[in-house]
Amino acid sequence: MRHFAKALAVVAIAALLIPSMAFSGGQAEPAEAETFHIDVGLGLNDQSAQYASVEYFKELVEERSNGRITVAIYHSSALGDDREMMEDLQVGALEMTCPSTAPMVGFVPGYQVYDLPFLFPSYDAAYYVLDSDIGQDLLDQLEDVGIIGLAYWCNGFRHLTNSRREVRVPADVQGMRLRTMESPIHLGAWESAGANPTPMAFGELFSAMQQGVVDGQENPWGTIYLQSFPEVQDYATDTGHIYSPFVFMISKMFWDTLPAELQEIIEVAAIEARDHNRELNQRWNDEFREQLKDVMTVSELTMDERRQWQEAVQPVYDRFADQIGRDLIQAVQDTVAEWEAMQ
Ligand code: TK8
Repeated sequence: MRHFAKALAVVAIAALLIPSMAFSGGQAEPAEAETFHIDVGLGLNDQSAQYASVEYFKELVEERSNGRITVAIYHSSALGDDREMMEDLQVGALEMTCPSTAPMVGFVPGYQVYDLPFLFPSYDAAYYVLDSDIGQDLLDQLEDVGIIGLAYWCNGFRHLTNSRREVRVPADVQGMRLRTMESPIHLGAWESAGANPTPMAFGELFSAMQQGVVDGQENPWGTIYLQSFPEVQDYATDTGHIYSPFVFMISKMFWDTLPAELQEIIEVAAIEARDHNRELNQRWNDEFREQLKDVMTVSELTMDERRQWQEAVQPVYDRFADQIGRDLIQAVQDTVAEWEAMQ
C-alpha cells in the first residue's frame, strides 16, 4: 500500500510540474533560466567616481541579462581592504572588486611597473600603455592566481597631503611620516626622498591621520576631497608623482560558473563602464583640485621643483629594475615614447 501511495504522489506532482516546463527538442528545460548574484567590494566611499562607475556597470549588466544577473555594491572597505578582497575573489568568497594596482604586486609582481614614479606624462599616455598588449598581458597573468582582470579603470595621478607644513621640495618631507600603499616601490620612492613611509590599507588611513599616527599620505584629488581628507590634512602639493590605475576584476571561480552569454555581457559592460569611469574620474580630479584650494593650502610646483622630485625618487628605477623586469620597463617607456611621437 505504501509503495502504491508513493507512486500516486509522484505522478500527481509530475502532472503539476509539466505545464510549467518548456520543452525544446524533447529535452525538458526549467522555464526559469539560472540566475547569478554579484557582490562588488570597493575601498572608496559611495561618493567616488569608482562607485558611480560600478553603479553604471550594475545597470548595464542587470538590464542586458534580463535580471539573470543581480549586482550589489559595498563601499568604504566594508568587505575588507584591497588585498583582502582580492584574496576573497581567489577562493570564491566575493565575486568582484576594483583595487589599485599597487597592492596587486603581491599577486602578480609585474604590476610593480605601474608604481614607477613619473612613468606616465598624462592620462592618455597611461591609457595608451594600459590598453596595449603590455597592459593586457598583465591582466591575463591574473588568471594564474584565480582572478579575471576585466579592465583598467582610473584612480588618477597621486598628490601629497600632510598636516604639518607646506611642502614644495624633497627637503620639506625629511622625516615626515607618510602612509603609502602596500607596495615596495612606493615605500622605496618616499625613502629615497627622505621621508619616513609606512605601508597601510586604505581603510585605516583616515583614522591614522586623525590620530596623528601618520603626518601625510598621497592620493588623487578626487579621493582627497571625497574622502574628507581636508578635515585632517592642511597642506597639499601637486606632485603628480605616480599615475594609479585600478583593475576591475572578477573571481575566476565565479566566472567559470557563468554561461558564455553572461560572461560576454559582463566583459562588454566592464569596458563601457571603464570608458565612463575614465571620463568621470578625470573630470572630477580636475574639479576637486580647484575646490580643495578653498579648504587647504595647495602648493603648485614650478618646473624646477618638480625636477627635484624626479631626481629624488629616480633611485627606485635601478633598485627595482631586476625585480620588475628591465624588458618590461623598457617596453612601457618605448610605448610612452610611441604615444608622445603621435601628439
Ligand atoms: C581604494 C584604494 C585607494 C588607493 C589607496 O580601495 O590605497 O591609497 O589610492 O584608491 O585602492
